[in-house]
Parts: sequence; structure tokens; C-alpha cells
Amino acid sequence: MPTNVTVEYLKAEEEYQKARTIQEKIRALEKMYATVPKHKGTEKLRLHIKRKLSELRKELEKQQAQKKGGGYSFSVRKEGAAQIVLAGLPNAGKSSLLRALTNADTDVADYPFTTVEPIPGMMHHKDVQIQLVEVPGLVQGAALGKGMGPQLLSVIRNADAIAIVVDLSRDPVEQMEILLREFERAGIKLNRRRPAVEIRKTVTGGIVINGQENIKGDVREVMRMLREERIHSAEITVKEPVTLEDFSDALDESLVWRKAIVIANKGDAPGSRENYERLVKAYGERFRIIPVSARKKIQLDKLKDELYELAGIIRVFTKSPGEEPAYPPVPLKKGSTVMDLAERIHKDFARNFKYARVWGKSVKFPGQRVGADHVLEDGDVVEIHAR
Ligand SMILES: Nc1nc2c(ncn2[C@@H]2O[C@H](COP(=O)(O)OP(=O)(O)O)[C@@H](O)[C@H]2O)c(=O)[nH]1
Ligand SMILES: [Mg+2]
Repeated sequence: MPTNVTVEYLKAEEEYQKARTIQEKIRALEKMYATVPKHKGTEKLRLHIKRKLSELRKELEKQQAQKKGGGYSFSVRKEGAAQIVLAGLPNAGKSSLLRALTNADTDVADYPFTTVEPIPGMMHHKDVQIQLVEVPGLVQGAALGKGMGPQLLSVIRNADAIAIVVDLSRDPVEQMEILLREFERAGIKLNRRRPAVEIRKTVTGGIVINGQENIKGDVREVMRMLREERIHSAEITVKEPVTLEDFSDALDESLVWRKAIVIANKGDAPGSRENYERLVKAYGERFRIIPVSARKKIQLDKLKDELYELAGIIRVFTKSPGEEPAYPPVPLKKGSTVMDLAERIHKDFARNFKYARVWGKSVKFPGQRVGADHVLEDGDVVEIHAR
């Protein structure tokens, strides 16, 4: 028994002992995690709670997949350069936003649960098509099986990025707490970077750890985690300081890491200013928060810019020697290289690539000659020279 645990913690632990269903166990463990004092002496305890939670999450997923018999699931075919989901509690204004931002024609009503399944729409911005998908009916307990929760969360897991929609006419901090808990339960990590731990499984040789000094915690715990995951032989490289919990996350292949922004809707409603300020205070460091009004069409162009930014897309114009850049531009993922572009245009272009000339932000002077590995930026103009 660790020293100095609180009464709340002991109560939660008792609940855990009594819990029968996976859901009850998860709720109790979440309480234990929230109430355990955070200091060095409880580090192992916190790690164990987290790992147990992650185990239960996977068990729950399996159980739910079996229950549904693989039958009812939503899937939204990706179209355009990126898929962003609009996720929020019922009535936050997701349908209104989808309608205002895209070509989609969706229901808007004053009572919740109008929309029952994910609805896609296409947003056209800066010559790029971005798919927005309204995910309806997300409620407290969704990840634990409420309503179509698990199916809806799987749509969110599969998207490229997430726009959380909150309603500024009500307590937005409470809405965020509910939503973030469901995302956490579904293994969706928002605006966090996957810890820089590389794990390469090997056939023999046991566990080799490079950069062990970067592990901020007891290495025996690391060995134990590896055993639990049945990793007996691997080369592990720890590239930057990580806690034991970070290490555990890096091992957990069921987690997804996504970028997210918060759309604070109903900025026209009474009390919205105070609510917005509270929201910024609580979440402004972790999320970009964009106040808008779908109804009054306020700040929607700014929102489009932010969604475009969130999608992580750059547009690159191609040109032939002596000609004007071709329209429309080619959308690419941020960090794409000249070779990525060449492959997108034509296999032969990639195979016979010699060099490229680039105009724009990624180069020092116009028409600069670059190689295949050159990383492009938004708005660049590229002339590929091939054999
Ligand atoms: N005041 C105000 N009401 C809004 C705004 N956007 C949506 N609403 C209202 O909020 C309710 C729910 O909107 P809806 O788009 O259906 O929300 P959803 O359940 O998240 O899809 C409707 O009555 C909308 O008219 C807004 O910007 N300001
Ligand atoms: Mg809706």
C-alpha cells in the first residue's frame, strides 16, 4: 500500500474490488487514477492503473465487436485530401456548421439526436477539397457502450483529424471534460505526440535499449512491461526523455494520435463571452479554440482556414519548362518531398527523376535546383526534370 493515498482513492479501490462488469472496472480505475496523489512514490501505482485501464479498453472493444456480431458499423469513405470529423455533444451545432461549411444538406433541429449516423460533406477551400464528417449522438458513456458510441468513436479514430464542437451557450468546460474522457477511453490521444520510442522486434538477442538514460523511471518496470507484451527480443531506441507512462503508451499499439482543434460555437448566444473565456483558461494551451457562430455566420472564413491548417495539407503547383503553373494545385501531406509529388503525378516521373526546380517558400531563390528529398511547402511551384 503506497503511503498517503486519499480517502477518495481508497473508496475507488473498494469500488474496483466490487466491480463486476468491464465498464464498472473502468470507471473505478479512472477514479483511482484521478485521486492517487501525483508524486514519485506513487509512480508505479499510476503506471499499473493505466496499464490495467488499457487492457480493459481492449477487452471491452473485443466484447463489443462480438456482441454486435460485426454487424452494424458506420464507415465513411474518405474523399478529398483529408477527412476531419466534427465531434461534440448533441445540439452543439455540428449539423449547422456542416451545412454552413460544406455542400451537405443536413437536418438541424431544436431537439437532440436528430442526426443518427455520420454525415459527410465536402469543404472547398484554397483549391483543396476537405471532407468534413458530422459525428452525431456522442454522449457521456459512449465509449463504454452507450447508444452507438463505440461505432461513432471508431469513425473518429479513423479520421485524419478532429474538430471538437462545443456550445458556448452552456458550460463548455464540462462539455470538454465529457468528450475528452470518451476519447481517452476509446484510445484517441489528442494533440499529444507519440513518445519518441522506437521498438524493433528481433528474433534473438534479448532486449537491447539504446538511450536508456532517457527513461525517467525504474528500468525494471520497462522490462516488466515488455514481458507483459510478450516482447522478449527487441532493439529499443529511446530518443528523448520519457516517463514510464510515456513508455507504456509507446508500446500500446491500440492508441491513435490525432491533431485536434476546438470550435466554440454559438458565440452569438447570451453568456457566450464568459463561457469562451473559461474555455480558453482551461483548454487554451492544449487546443486552438476558434469562437464562431454557425447561425449568424460569424468567423466562418477564419474557421475554414483553421480546418485547412488542421488537415495538414500543402498545395503544390506543377509546371512544365517555359509554361505557366498548372491549375488546380496538387494537395499533399505536410512534409511531402519532391519525390512524393513526382510519384503522385506519374510513376515514370518518379522512376526517371533527375532534378527539380522550385519557386516558393521552401527555397532560398526562385527556380532553385533541388533533389528528390527536398521538402516542399504550401504554395510551392515545382518543375520536375526527368530523363
Ligand atoms: N444561437 C445559436 N444557435 C445555434 C448556432 N448553431 C446552431 N444553433 C442551434 O442549436 C441547435 C442545434 O443545432 P444542430 O446543428 O442541430 O446541432 P447538432 O446536434 O450538434 O448537429 C439548433 O436549434 C440550432 O439552430 C449558433 O451559432 N448560435
Ligand atoms: Mg446534428
